Amino acid sequence: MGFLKPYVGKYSRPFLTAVLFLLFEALCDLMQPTIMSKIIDVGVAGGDLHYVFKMGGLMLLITALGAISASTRNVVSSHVSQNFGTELRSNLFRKIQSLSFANLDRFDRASLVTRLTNDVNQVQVFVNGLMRIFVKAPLLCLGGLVMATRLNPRLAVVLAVVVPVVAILIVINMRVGFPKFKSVQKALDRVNGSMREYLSGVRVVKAFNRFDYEVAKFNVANEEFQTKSVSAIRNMAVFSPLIMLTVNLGIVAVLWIGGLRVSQGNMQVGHIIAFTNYMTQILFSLMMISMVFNMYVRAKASAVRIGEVFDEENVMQWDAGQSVEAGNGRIEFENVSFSYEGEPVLKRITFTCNPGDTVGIIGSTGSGKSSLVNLLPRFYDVDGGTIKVDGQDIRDLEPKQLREKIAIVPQKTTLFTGTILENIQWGREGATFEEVEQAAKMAQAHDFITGTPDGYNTRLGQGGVNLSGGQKQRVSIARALVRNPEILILDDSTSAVDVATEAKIKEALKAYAKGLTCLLIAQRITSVMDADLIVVLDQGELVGYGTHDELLKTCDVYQQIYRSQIGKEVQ
Ligand code: DUT
Ligand code: MG
Repeated sequence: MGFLKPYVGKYSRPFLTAVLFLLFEALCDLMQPTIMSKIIDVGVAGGDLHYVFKMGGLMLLITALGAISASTRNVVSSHVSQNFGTELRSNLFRKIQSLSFANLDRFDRASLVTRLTNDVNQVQVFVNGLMRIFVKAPLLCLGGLVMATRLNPRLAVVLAVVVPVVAILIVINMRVGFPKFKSVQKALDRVNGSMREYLSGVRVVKAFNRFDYEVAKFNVANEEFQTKSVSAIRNMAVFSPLIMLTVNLGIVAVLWIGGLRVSQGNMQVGHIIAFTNYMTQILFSLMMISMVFNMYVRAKASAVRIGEVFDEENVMQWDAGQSVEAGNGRIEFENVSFSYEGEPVLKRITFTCNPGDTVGIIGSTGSGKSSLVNLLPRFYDVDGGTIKVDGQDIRDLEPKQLREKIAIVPQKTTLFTGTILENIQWGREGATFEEVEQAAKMAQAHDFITGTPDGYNTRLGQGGVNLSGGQKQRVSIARALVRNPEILILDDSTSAVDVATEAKIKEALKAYAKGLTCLLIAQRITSVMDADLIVVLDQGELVGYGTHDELLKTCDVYQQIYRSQIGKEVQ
């Protein structure tokens, strides 16, 4: 939990201020019952109205002071806990953003959301709770004991019985309750996870009419959450009344013993009232302590989960990078091997891509095409071998600068909520409208964009839901082109675009792409046929490397693909 340290330093001053006010608040609370007993025993019993008014005024004054310090403390503690929570959330978000894919793969995405929201919230609630009871509750408890005993040592016998019983009850409650609250939190995680997965796949669910299945799946998680919560709350439902009962029995005992003594003439009524007041104060403080302990357990579980993210060491070196030298986009793969976790996905891949060349990459699905190009912007680092860009090993480079050079159109198009213009501009900050328009024209997106009523200002829903698959791909290509990269990676980016439009895009790219190195992944052989160089992958291995004509002669896998798609026998 080392991640909390900086906040301790930062917030210790306002925290101590809050504690100071708490102290004052507790002292005010402690004085009240004694003053009241005096009013009754001296003022009322002796018929001294003047004394009653005097002490009543004092009581009012102390109450007012207590109230003022309570609200000041509230302001301070809300300020501290809210600021702390916001800062922690933002730091956690930044940390998550800084992590590489390999790191992120270790966390369930849904749990990252829960960590960022619910878990931070739990810690924040605990910090706030701490500022409400820290010092105050122990002081009220001990002070109440001392004051009550001083007031009347004989009645204190009742306390000697009640307080230990209540304390034991609270301890048992915590022992039983804590593991239960922990499992409640885990169950909540599963509810969140199930919901998130459902929402991200909602279209598929609808398409396959799998509502019942999904509802059933959600219900399992939901009901588990219910069972766990009910069991945890049932615990509280038993213990809280039990504690109340013990204290009330204690009060009955005080009234009974006190009543006997008063009638015998050796105790005053005010003492009894003050004494019961102290008893409720003691009980109240014990309850507060147990409540905050409860918060503590949840907060601790949450803090551990937050800590896990903060402790995640980035597997990629980010800072020690050399600066990237200007080049012209030469790419060399030397003996590159790579695996996600376990099975190798790429095995000893070697090829070179000259500046300005277009390299086509083809191979059956799952052969490692996407994995290969994802190594280039360092989404992942290689396991063996080296990848060089303009002669520099990319592992020595600052990823940010490296990524400046590269524009990627990922296989899964991702667009953001906002206008089309914003989405394309997203590729490069400060791109002018003309540049955006030019990029859109090259990506063959300009025509359909201007065909919509709002043109470039058409708003896209989340993930670009109101565009067709091919339209999304073209906007996504435009976004990459506006970046003006040295290296352009198109990962199956024209799969949803018709052949004629694809040809136009390639035409435009060729004109624009003088000097632009382009990696082009495709399923269709016609998409890569005219590339300067074609790389054929099969189960993570490079099985062919050359131009279309060369490969047709030499590469079995390429021949097979050609035959299956073009349907002609190769001579
Ligand atoms: N793989 C993972 N984790 C990932 C991505 C892929 O384990 O995050 C595996 C799945 C597959 C292999 O790596 O066995 C290669 O996947 P890749 O996506 O590189 O294949 P592809 O050639 O791009 O397939 P497709 O044509 O379907 O896009
Ligand atoms: Mg792929």
